[in-house]
Amino acid sequence: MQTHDLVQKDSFGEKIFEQKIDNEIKIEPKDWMPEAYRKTNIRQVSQHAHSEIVGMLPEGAWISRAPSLKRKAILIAKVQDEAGHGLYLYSACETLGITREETINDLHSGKAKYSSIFNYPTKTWADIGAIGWLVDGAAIMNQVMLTRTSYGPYARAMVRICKEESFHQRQGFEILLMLSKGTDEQKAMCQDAIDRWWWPSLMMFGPHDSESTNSEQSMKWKIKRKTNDELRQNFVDMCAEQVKVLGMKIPDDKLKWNEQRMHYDFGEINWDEFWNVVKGNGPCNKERLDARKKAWEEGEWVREAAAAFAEKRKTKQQTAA
Ligand code: FAQ
Repeated sequence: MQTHDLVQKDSFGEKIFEQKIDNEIKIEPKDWMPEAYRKTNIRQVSQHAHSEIVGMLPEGAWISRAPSLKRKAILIAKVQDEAGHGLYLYSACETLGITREETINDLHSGKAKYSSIFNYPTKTWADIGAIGWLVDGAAIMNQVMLTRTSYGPYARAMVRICKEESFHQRQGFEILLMLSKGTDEQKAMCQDAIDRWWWPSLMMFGPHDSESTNSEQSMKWKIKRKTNDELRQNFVDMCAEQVKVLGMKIPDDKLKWNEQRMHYDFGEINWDEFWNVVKGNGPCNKERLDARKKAWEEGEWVREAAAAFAEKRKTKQQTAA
C-alpha cells in the first residue's frame, strides 16, 4: 500500500470516527480510531481496573474482623464484586490492543496510576461503612456517566458495575446508620470515619477542571460526559442531604446551601495532599503496591496451570474434530 493510500484510509477512518461520535454510535474494538483516543482509553480503563483491584485491599483487611457472620458474608461478596469489576475492565482494556501482562506490569512499575483513595488506611469498622457510602458513592457518581462513554466495551462493562456499586453504597450507608443509632462510642466512631474519608473522597474526582490535562479532549471524544468539578459538585449536593439522615456532620465549615447557584458551596481541597498521594507518597501507597506484587508472584503457578489446562483442552478438541 502506498503512503497516500494510508493517509486517505486514515482520513476516511477519521471521518467515520467523528460521525460516530457525533451520532452517539459506540466505537468498537475493530473500528478505526485515532491513536490518542486508543491511548486515552487504555490509560483510563486500565487505571480504573487497577483501582478496583487495589480497592479490594482496604476493605479486605476487615473480612476477618467483621462484627457478625452476616456482615462478614456481605463484605466478602462486596470485595468479590470489586474483583469482578477489575476483570471486566481488564478485558475491556485488552480489546484496545494491550495485553493483561502489560497493564499489570505498568501498575507494578508505577507507570500506571490507580485511584488516590485506596492509599488511606481502614482503622475501624466504621471505615467500611464510610467507604461504602462515600467511596462507592463517589464511584457511582462518576461511573453512571461512563455507561454512556463512547468506547463500546467500556460502556457495557459499566452497566453491571454501576448496579453492583449501588448495592455497595447502600450497605455502607446502612452500616453507618446502625452506628449512628448506637452507643456514644459507636456514634463517635461513625463521625471519625466520615471526618477521615470525606476529603479524600472529594479528591477521587480528580483535579479542578482548570488543572485537568485530559478533560477537554476526553469530553470532545465523549469518553467523559461530565467534568471533574461538575461531578464533585453533584456528589457534595447529594451527601450534604444524606448526612442529615445519619445525624452526623460533614467536616467542612464552609459547606452551605447557595440559593443562587442552587448548589452547596464547600471548602477548598488540600491539593498538595492529593498530588502527594498520586505521586506515591500517601499513607499506604507502598503497602498497597507490595501487596499486589506479592499476589501476582504467588499466583504465577495458577496462571501457568490455567494456561496448560486450556492448551490441553484445545489439543483434545482439535484431535476429536
Ligand atoms: N487518583 O486530567 P485528569 C472505585 C490523574 S473505582 C489518582 O482530570 P482524567 C470502585 C489522572 O489519571 C475508582 N490519579 O484525568 C471501588 C491524570 O493522570 P495522567 C476509580 C488521579 O482521566 C469502590 C491526572 O491525574 N474510578 O472506587 C486521580 O481525565 C470501593 C490529571 O487528571 C475510575 O477510575 C485520582 N483520584 O480524569 C472499588 C473511573 N484523579 O494523565 C473498591 C474512571 C486524576 O497525568 C472499593 N476514571 N488523576 O497520567 C475517570 O473517570 C477519570 O480517569 C478521572 C480522572 C475522573 C478519575
